[in-house]
Amino acid sequence: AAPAVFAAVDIGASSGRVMLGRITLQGGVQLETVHRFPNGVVEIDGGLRWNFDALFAEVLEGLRTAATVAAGQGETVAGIGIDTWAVDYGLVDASGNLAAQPFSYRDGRSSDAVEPVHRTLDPERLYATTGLQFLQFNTIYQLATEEGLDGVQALLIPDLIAFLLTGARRTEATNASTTGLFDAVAGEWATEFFTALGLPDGLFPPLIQPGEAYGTLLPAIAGRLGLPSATPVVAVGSHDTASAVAAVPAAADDDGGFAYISSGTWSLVGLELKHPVLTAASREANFTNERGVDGTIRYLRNMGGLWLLSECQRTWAAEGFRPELSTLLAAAAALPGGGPQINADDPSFIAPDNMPERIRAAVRSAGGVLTDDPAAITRCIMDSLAAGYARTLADAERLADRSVDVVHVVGGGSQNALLCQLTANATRRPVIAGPVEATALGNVLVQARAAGAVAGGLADLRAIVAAGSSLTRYEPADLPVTTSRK
Ligand code: LFR
Repeated sequence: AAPAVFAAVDIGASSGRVMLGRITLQGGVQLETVHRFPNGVVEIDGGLRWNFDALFAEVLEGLRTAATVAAGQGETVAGIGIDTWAVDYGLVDASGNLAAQPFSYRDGRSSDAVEPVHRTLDPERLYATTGLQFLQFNTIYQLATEEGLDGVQALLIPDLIAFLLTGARRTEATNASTTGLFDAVAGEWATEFFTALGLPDGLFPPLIQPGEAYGTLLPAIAGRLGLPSATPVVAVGSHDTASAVAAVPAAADDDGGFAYISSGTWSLVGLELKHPVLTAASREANFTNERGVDGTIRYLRNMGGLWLLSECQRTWAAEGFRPELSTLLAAAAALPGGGPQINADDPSFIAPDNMPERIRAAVRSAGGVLTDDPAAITRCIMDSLAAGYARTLADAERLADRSVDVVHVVGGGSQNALLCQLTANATRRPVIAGPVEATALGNVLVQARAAGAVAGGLADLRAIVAAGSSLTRYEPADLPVTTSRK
């Protein structure tokens, strides 16, 4: 038989990609990017939305390229897996039409819905069942703004893509756990919340677990892609963070003793647990119990992330200042530590536009001073993120009664040496940085396991990632960070 390769569709808030993943003879995963495309929120019909039609066209384009590349190397595309950011959904009618382009969680509409939802279901009750961190954009609040949900179904973004590829309507469990309507202990929909909020019972399609197949390609789609219609679309950890955590290259003997930071647009900082922590202290610290691959619990906080910097870069670029990221970070690293910090989690940073001024205003209102020098603003963001990571890690250890001896940083931020070193310093723990493509690796490995190309539990999948990645270790230091640290 032709060697198997797996196609991973991975779409983040700022870009998407289609990759081919091969299990190598050396026992690692080799990733090949076959298509890349930009993403971002757009103003459509008076709201901040995702241009889903354009994204889906890019997905098809990427899968068509994947099919061509695989065929050219005598390989079979043995599966397609999809992951994206969480919480957002498209509404689909009975005949399968998408009513409108899906809203982005960055749209402000859901913040007005928080109070009415909490009048019906108070935060204590919500947390005791869902264990979900309060974020104003959780699906439950977004849905509370919708009118006329009868006769439509809500499909989370990866599920919506899978539906258009296969015709099957399902809700993947790791992503379902971010809706605020999912029971963290039972691993099922919290049906009593649907009733309490007047949401239709069947608003979301039935759950599907990572490793199960949604179905095979619709014939018309298969034809357009140049793939056999028997090609399965396999559920992975369709919440990108679930896929990323599955591919954290923790050592098997570090069972539970590691923390992770999935660092990209957001920073997801926490631990992997077997059971949710639903205590009042955990709710007050705003920790989430999201579902991971293989029924694990991703006990973490969603914190501000590199969105702060990418938004600054967008503003500076519009003003004609477009340094390379590495240049900007080097200039930030050359500045002394101990400068002003912000609370990177402040909801006032969720919306786009004019980020440098918003950051300076936050420093000012805390009584500090931050100049408009991009290097100083960049340094402020990095110092603030690292300090926030350290606080969150200490909270996680306390709340889950665990102790951590190493911090893994995966995703885009793992390539940011300044952030990694500051994180090691602030957490007083070694940081192991990489792989940058953890999300795509987690996506490929869950598919590969479902196809029998690899075997074992999460520890085994992680060993495969570790074997195939070059990782950078940062030791905690009291010394100021300089660019010559290598
Ligand atoms: C990261 C992420 C986070 C989620 C945020 C919004 O890409 O999926 O886990 O909190 O995006 O969906």
